[in-house]
Amino acid sequence: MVATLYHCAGARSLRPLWTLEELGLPYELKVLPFPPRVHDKSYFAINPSGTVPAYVESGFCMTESVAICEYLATRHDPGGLSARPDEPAYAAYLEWLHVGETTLTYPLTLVMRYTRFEAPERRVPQVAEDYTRVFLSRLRPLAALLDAGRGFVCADRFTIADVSVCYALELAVIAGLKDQLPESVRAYRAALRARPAYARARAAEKAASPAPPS
Ligand SMILES: N[C@@H](CCC(=O)N[C@@H](CS)C(=O)NCC(=O)O)C(=O)O
Repeated sequence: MVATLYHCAGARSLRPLWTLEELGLPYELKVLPFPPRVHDKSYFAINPSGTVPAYVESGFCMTESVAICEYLATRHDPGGLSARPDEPAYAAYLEWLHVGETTLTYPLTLVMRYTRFEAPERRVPQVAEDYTRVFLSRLRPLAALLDAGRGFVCADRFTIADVSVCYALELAVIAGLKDQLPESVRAYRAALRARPAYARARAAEKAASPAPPS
């Protein structure tokens, strides 16, 4: 039975969607309206926390975007899209995989929440300003690495650590921070977005998206 990925347009589930496309694996894509906990309560039966992604494959379900990417890449392309434990770059690979979600994406979720998702009376500009600063300062190691001439975060090749980090940059752009990204970071994002698998992931997202309410 083919695996199913539950996704919302522009959400972290883009990471496993992109990874599936990089690997050329078959999958069924279900795109839900955001947030599913409000607009599709039947989704709680798949993921009781209501968040995307959920990745369901023969009897198990995973709900952490980076863990799904790691599962897919390690199982289907060890030493390619993932780094193997015996590679010198393995430590950097693990580091950047987690930096992408924990260090870079998390502060942006606070920016999004307190500028857009909360009702106007619950919005807190101070939180958004503070966590924008946190995000931009946490980008410094990435900018330093790119300014030193590297094209990828580790292993001198494209891996899912780049998928993890690039999603944070997508969210930064959605949060309106594009102009505040360092030049080298903007160029890195553009190069990754030019990958055919990224374009296929975005096309699949569009094709499976629910029609907007009329
Ligand atoms: N650490 C999790 C976070 C999952 C998460 O919070 N997803 C967001 C979308 S980017 C979501 O589903 N939010 C809807 C909600 O909180 O109800 C991951 O990386 O997958």
